[in-house]
Amino acid sequence: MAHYRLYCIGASGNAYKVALYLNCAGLDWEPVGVDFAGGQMRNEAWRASTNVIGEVPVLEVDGRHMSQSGAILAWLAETTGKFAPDHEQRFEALRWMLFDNHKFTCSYASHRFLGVMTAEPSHPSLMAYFKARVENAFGIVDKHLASRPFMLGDRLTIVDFSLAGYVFYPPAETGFDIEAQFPAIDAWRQRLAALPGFVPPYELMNVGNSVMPVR
Ligand SMILES: N[C@@H](CCC(=O)N[C@@H](CS)C(=O)NCC(=O)O)C(=O)O
Repeated sequence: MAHYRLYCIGASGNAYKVALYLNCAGLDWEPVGVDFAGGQMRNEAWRASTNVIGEVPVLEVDGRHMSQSGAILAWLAETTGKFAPDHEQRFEALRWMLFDNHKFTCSYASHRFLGVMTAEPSHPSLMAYFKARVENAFGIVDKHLASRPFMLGDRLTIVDFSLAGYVFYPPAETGFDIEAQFPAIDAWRQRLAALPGFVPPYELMNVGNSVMPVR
């Protein structure tokens, strides 16, 4: 059994943040699939044993279960030293990771889910709302990355892994063409794709019962 066990599914970009980190850091890890579509994470026994919040990712280490990708990445950086922000960058790292969770990832993932993963087509006003939220959040990050290779400057850190959760899913799923719309994010994404250990999401987390696109 691997030292780090990541509960995940291929379609979860939040899980991919941690999976990509573990792989690029060269740590001993394995993906553990969950029956997402079958509602395993809503099961009270699963919540009690694995994550009371009922979400993936969950990282299991030495019998301990941790959730929230940002908290997991911060813990991994602190305990392994890999891709850790410098001491004086800790506030900056937290600031961008909170922005990521609340706006950058959240809007993009919601737009993707409502666009292709719901049983019925989503209302156009809902799609328009999340599209505008994505354009705003991605515009902010695109501007930021236009003058630096990585989110905190010259060095790759956990902040980059946090923002990278959903940017490698195909445009047919996400509804956005990053290459055409956000050139600095695209260039940054290519730097990440060139890292030793980079593997796209569905290949890296080829486990579990994912919610696959239905439309
Ligand atoms: N802020 C959390 C978000 C986690 C999250 O939303 N996970 C999704 C899969 S990508 C999930 O498990 N959703 C289950 C649900 O909402 O019921 C993180 O970064 O870990």
